[in-house]
Amino acid sequence: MNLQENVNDVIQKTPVLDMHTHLFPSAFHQLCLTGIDELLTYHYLVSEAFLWLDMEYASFFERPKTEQAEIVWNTLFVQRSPISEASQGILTVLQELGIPFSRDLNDIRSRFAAFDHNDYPEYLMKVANISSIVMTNNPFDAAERKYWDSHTTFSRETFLPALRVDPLISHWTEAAITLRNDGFPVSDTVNDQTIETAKQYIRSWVETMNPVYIAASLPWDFPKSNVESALLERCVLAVCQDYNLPLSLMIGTKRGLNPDLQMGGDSTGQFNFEYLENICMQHPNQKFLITMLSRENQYELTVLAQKFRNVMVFGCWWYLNTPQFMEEITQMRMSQLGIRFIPQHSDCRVMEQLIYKWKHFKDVFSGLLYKHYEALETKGIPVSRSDIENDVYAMFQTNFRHFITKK
Ligand code: REL
Ligand code: ZN
Repeated sequence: MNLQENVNDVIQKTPVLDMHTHLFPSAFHQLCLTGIDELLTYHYLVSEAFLWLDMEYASFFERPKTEQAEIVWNTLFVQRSPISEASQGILTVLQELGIPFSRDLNDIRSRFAAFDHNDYPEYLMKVANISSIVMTNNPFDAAERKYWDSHTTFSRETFLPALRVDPLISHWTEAAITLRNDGFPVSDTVNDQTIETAKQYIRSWVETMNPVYIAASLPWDFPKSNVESALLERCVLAVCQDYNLPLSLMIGTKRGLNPDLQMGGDSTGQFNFEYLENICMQHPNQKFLITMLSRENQYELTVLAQKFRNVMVFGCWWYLNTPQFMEEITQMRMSQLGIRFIPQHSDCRVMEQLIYKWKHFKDVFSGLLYKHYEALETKGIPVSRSDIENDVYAMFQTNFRHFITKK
């Protein structure tokens, strides 16, 4: 094999630890999403379909999922060519699962129905070569919560919990109601006593879930008040320190810009970097996993990650998960950080998406990595297969695993 072939081959053969998804094990029943109707009603595709539809938003969302899927299919795959990244993703999934494209959605549905359902999620992980999936576990979500309350068991080597605390930071008054219902007597006013009680609440969930990190997404204009910064720093961050857990910050959302689009209505905004720099400076012993949504923030984030070894930058998030941005951002990170970052996470919500999100990323990554090795060889430094394996394994596995366990 020549250098390019070796690089491709190692990237294909190295199992990936996917460090941020919205996937669940099959023991979480209806939360473990699979199949073409779920794929077609992914919020990326729903927002795109609405660019062509005249229908009221509410009239779409009140229909059964099968009908919603048919509307998206006809709009984006039958009436015009599927060009966008999310629609290309559907085509990649079909291709990799050996399902021929047909304009008749029922043909495709029947091919999906033929898969053996017992170990279908495991089969998909094998096709995508994923060893472990980090979930997003939100104790404020009633649908999910019942599985934790009933001590649902699942393979903790395959599915790693991550405790998500957005509601506590960004919607305190509503979160406080949940805490009180759960027997944690907090007040609407965030005083010292309430901070202590909220910490106990988070600790109780750390004990239940045993998460690999605690996570929050932060809006582009965070913090809007001292209450928000107190909840993040004096409450969430303090619990992270108690348990030596990294805090994963996903920064730069503008939630509900078009609320009628439901989950598809979120947008992005540029973040004021000083707040983040201060937090990293003030907490040198706290580990931070950080990704940002705004393209404009990527350069500063890369520099920040080079200044603080307690920062691990990860992924090309959401609207940045397209070939153009993956290439730009990953190249920038390699130039500043070498291989010391986590190049991608999938953010999948539907199991089959693992196939396309990772395939599309690997296509870009392989080209980039090859260019760097080629540069070494032209400088007279031979690159062996095991050098490549070592680097790719670090980026797909150990950069994350070592960081979360590091003292
Ligand atoms: O974890 C998050 O906050 C985001 O990734 C999600 O809110 C978003 O809807 C997701 O589907 C993006 O890829
Ligand atoms: Zn996410």
